[in-house]
Amino acid sequence: MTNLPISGDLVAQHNAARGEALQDDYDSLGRKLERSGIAIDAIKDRVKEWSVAVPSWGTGRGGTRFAKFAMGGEPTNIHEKLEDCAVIQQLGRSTPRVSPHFPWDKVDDYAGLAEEAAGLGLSFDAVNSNTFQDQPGQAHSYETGSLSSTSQATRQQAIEHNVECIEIGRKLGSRALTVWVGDGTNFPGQQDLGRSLDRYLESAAQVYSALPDDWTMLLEHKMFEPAFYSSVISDWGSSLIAAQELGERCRCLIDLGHHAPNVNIEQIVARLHHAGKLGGFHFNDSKYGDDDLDSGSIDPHQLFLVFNELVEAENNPRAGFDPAYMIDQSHNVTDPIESMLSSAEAIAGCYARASLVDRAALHEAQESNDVMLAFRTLRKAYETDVGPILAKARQEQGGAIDWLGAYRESRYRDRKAQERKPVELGAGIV
Ligand code: LRH
Ligand code: MN
Ligand code: MN
Repeated sequence: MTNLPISGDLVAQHNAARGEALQDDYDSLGRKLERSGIAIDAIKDRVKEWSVAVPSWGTGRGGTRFAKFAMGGEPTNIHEKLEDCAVIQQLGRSTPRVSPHFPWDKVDDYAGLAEEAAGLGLSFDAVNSNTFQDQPGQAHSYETGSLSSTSQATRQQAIEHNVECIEIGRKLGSRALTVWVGDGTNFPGQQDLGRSLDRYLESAAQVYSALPDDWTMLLEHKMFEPAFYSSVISDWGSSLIAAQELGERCRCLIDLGHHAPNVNIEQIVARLHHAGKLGGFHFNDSKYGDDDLDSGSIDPHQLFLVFNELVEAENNPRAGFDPAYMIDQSHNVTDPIESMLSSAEAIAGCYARASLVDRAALHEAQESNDVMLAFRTLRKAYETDVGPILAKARQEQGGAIDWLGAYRESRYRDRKAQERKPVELGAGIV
């Protein structure tokens, strides 16, 4: 039995007041799409089928290395985080899975945690390991790196942590391990660029060999940070080399914020798909670096173009194309529940718009080098307001037509501010 955090009556009343207007907008958009030969219900059904995982770590207020601004009612443990994820899913209906991070989400009883999640209408997505940060009592520091460290004992510790994450993930019902390492250097000459990769590959192969048959290992690349001169898995090229060397069930994960400015990420999507190695996404948006801003808040067009490639890939699948879609954001000045609902809507909206593209017309225009027609074919889909499709999909699944209004009306965060213990803020970290 599911035990949802927001009153079902509140959502029903909220929707009742908005149902007629939505139907009107939906019918009007339906007529418009029909003139282009598109059945609106088919697009709505695709949206209903589609989902994206939310990160457990995204439910708390993030911060920068300069400051973190706490918020009343913030979750401080995985149980409270799950409850917040349940609100996101209850109102938005496109985020039924949670991606946990270890040891941040460590508990004693993982089978119990899986049950707790199920009781909230949730399940677990890819498990994330953390060898980019030292933990209290840890035997070997990651100051010299983790899977690529020159210290054999440190590498072994990092391998064992990843294997433990797989064990935990099995109990949680997860089927993927996401590995991102912060390994790299700050000074030219600090490490040998080639040998660092060799050591990483040797260690990663040991993690890969512990992977259950039905699991995927996802390698997440990142250009810089925390290392500022070189990173071991800095780009999709390094990631692809590693995924190809490690084996069939190892694939590349694209975090949208992990590239140099102006990099054509949609082309990376197409390249990795070509190699049969497109394994997953961390959605977020950025203006400068790994800003972890809300998806679609800065460059919604780029998000659309990424989805345009994903729909192409879906139509031309290779090597069991089934990417793990996740949000990975840091919410520094908003309520994380609102940010993730907004992001999930932006992401699903791009999927819907990419699904509206007249593929036959686009391909024909491409083949005949009709540049303007090809461009306008994409642009037409991008400019379509798919809001009524998303709202209708939510309504039909029991979510809220106006998720922001319903969430605020529920006063969920105020209630949690009364119940939950406040977040302890550390001393300045600059
Ligand atoms: C690294 C990263 C990676 C981590 C998460 C907390 O920048 O994107 O996915 O696991 O942030
Ligand atoms: Mn990420
Ligand atoms: Mn990141």
